Amino acid sequence: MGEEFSLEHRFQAYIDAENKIEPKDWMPENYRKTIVRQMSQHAHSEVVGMLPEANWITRAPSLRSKLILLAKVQDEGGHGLYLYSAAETLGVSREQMIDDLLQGKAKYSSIFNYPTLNWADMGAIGWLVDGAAIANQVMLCRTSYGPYARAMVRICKEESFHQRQGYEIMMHMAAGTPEQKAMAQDALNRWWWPALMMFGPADAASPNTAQSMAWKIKRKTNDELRQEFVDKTVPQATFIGLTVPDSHLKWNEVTGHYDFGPIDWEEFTQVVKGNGPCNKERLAARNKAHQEGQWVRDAATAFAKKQQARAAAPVSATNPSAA
Ligand code: BYC
Repeated sequence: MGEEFSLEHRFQAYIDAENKIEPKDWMPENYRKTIVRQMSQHAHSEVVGMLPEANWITRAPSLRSKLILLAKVQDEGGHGLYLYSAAETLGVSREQMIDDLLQGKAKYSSIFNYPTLNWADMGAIGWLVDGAAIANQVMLCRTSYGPYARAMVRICKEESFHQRQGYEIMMHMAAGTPEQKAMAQDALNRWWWPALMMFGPADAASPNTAQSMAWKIKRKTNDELRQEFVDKTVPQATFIGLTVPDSHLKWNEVTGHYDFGPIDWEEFTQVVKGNGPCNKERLAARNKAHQEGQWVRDAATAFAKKQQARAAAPVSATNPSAA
């Protein structure tokens, strides 16, 4: 008990001195669990997050926009893979994480349970959802777990491209015909509040924030990041002539931030519990893709086994390929 106590103290001091924790370092069991929980939820969000946009790849309005959207969706799949790999460094298997997702046991970001109704939603997702993700993920480049921090550096570079892709769509539509501008405004109206919910519950209601801040897993709290996002995004909306759907939104000279209206936390709770508009559809799509990919996994496993057997076989005149 005494040794555990001093190990915990040394661990905290090591983190306070801005060192990174690496996979083989000693760590409190709850630190390991928190990192695995957050990284696996993050990986699932990237993978499920491909679905709302994939819905529009075949209906993109031009070859250029189709290419860009394809590349973006592919990037999100890649982010999921880096993050599953980073989580695996802590002894959890990818199969287990994916199984938990497919069975509906694991969480992923609430935002991906909303439908994408038209092309303007591709703009709103890139601008607002990737914009919110960047605000959150830039701080994760300095998270205390080394493999997570390193994975985030590349992810953030790609997310910046995604945010610009979305804003460009919104900029074009807002400057287009009255119908196009109305579509852009409608998309902003529908995605604004769910984007604010992405940052998680208010600090006072967040069970994990205090410990995650102490362990420098999180560098900023949910409310700090939400405020940063609002402050950055409101002028971007104004610049392209769109209106943020919040009658309480007001610049506060004293705080130097925008004040904004109350978030509907009941809606957030329902979406996280599985009762959002698309939760069932998203899980069904991931399960279908997993089943349809079974033959690829089987083929890869069979190939790996064959390679292993070949490497283990003794070299002989009748089996020269084992060399
Ligand atoms: N949705 O104590 P809290 C992307 C859960 S994808 C669902 O504040 P924490 C993209 C939370 O998990 C990138 N659940 O927790 C992809 C916790 O539940 P458990 C997405 C949420 O972990 C495709 C409980 O509520 N980004 O960029 O300290 C296309 C209490 O919350 C949500 C990440 O995943 C939510 N929104 O802080 C486009 C970032 N919020 O596990 C774009 C990585 C909270 O205790 N994650 N919950 O049962 C994080 O930074 C943190 O986990 C959070 C929450 C800030 C999200």
